[in-house]
Amino acid sequence: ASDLKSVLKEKIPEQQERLKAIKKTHGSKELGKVTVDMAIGGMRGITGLLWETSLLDPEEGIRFRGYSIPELQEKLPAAKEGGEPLPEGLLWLLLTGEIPSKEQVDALSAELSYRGKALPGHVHKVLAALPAGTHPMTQFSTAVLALQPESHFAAAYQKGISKLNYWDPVYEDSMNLIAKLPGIAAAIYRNTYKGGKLIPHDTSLDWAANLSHQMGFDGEEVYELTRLYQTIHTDHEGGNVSAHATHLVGSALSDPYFSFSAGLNGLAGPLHGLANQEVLRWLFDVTKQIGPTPTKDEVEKFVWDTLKSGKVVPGFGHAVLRKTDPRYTCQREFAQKHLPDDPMFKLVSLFYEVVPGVLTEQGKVKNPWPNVDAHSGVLLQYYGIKEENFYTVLFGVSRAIGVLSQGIWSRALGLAIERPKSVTMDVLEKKFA
Ligand code: NMX
Ligand code: MLT
Repeated sequence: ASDLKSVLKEKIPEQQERLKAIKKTHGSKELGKVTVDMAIGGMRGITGLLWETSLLDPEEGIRFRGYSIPELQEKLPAAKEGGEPLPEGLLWLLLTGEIPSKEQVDALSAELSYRGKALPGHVHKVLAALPAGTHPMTQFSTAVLALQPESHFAAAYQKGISKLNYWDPVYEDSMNLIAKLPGIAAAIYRNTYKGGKLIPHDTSLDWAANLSHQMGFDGEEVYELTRLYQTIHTDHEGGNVSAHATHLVGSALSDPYFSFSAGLNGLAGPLHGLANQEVLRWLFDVTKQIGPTPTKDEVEKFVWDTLKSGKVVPGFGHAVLRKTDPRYTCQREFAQKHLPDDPMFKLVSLFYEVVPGVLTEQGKVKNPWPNVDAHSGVLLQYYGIKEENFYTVLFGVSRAIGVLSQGIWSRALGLAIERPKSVTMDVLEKKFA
């Protein structure tokens, strides 16, 4: 088989058997213990989710189906020889576990282009009805929800579809949604910042280039940035807020539109995906208060002032990672290659030198190193995408590829509705008295 759905379909029975065997042989074994700290500390450190598409190592960072980011840059098909990976290739990998050929990726690009070329008219009307100044993430989540009446899964469920076939309409919904996201994001961008003049979808472009094109940014270098950006933000195992929210809502058999909209609402939080917007705002604050080329000492004082005022340093720290995020590193390498002299890149580099030392000295954070959000905005602003309130939408477009791929597998594997047990303080006091 050469099309994605057929390749995926072939894989499903063997993975169902694999999970059945794991359950039978290891079902009653312990994965770890749960302490009171964990229950009141955001469930940090509890291993309690099955997530097939990616796995995070605290020291090394993310691996997608076993592949690190540098490996993906080497192995996934690119638009041009030696270029950045095409996110369609990662979608294929996440769904099938296999690196696709260039022909397979081109076919998938064409399929997504076909599925995504027109947005239903009512989505534009819904967006237009929101008050001026509505945050792009509110618009994004609303637009995704407005597509929900198109759900094949919701319709099939109403008709009484068998459990065994859930994955099929979930696949259709997920592919349709992924295909439409560049058009939705671009419409939000053009409406909010460019007077509402929309740019049509170009069927000759790949999925990521189409996103950049419809936003109004053309050129091979900005397309390459968009391909890299859209590849690296896709997935970060299952416990992060956007993935977990999507997974949780999907576990009730809410369709992919409902579940991904929920994930986006989580991504819109400043401790999660909104941090990329906050980083840019913070960098601009530095240049406003100190000037365009602050010294190391001035930056150090600025970081301490941020901490002393009770705020977090955006773009630094992580719930699971304990080293510099490889997604930060690959963006830094992109900047070193394409914009080495950009003053904002130099500022980001200076923060990389200064912030980890300050956070370590303060002694509170478990990880003083930068995460993905510390670098992404600076690359975007260099290519003219300067409206930082929009940045989390670009993160969300990419995140769909990861969380919806897992969503298809969750239904194929028959994963259960999520419903962990909670306790009250009363229970804790009595239990350990
Ligand atoms: N600046 C200041 N304080 C911090 C930071 C930071 N960057 N990171 C952690 N802390 C504090 C944290 O608030 C907590 O304080 P308290 O005990 O007073 O509640 C203490 O250090 C211990 O926190 P950790 O266990 O190190 O981190 P946790 O797992 O709770 O939170 C983040 C992880 C990512 C929410 C946190 O590091 C943070 O707020 N970072 C800044 C926001 C950010 O960049 N988020 C983006 C994450 C990536 N993404 O895209 O989602
Ligand atoms: C993510 O990409 O989801 C973030 O790094 C947050 C996380 O993994 O907790």
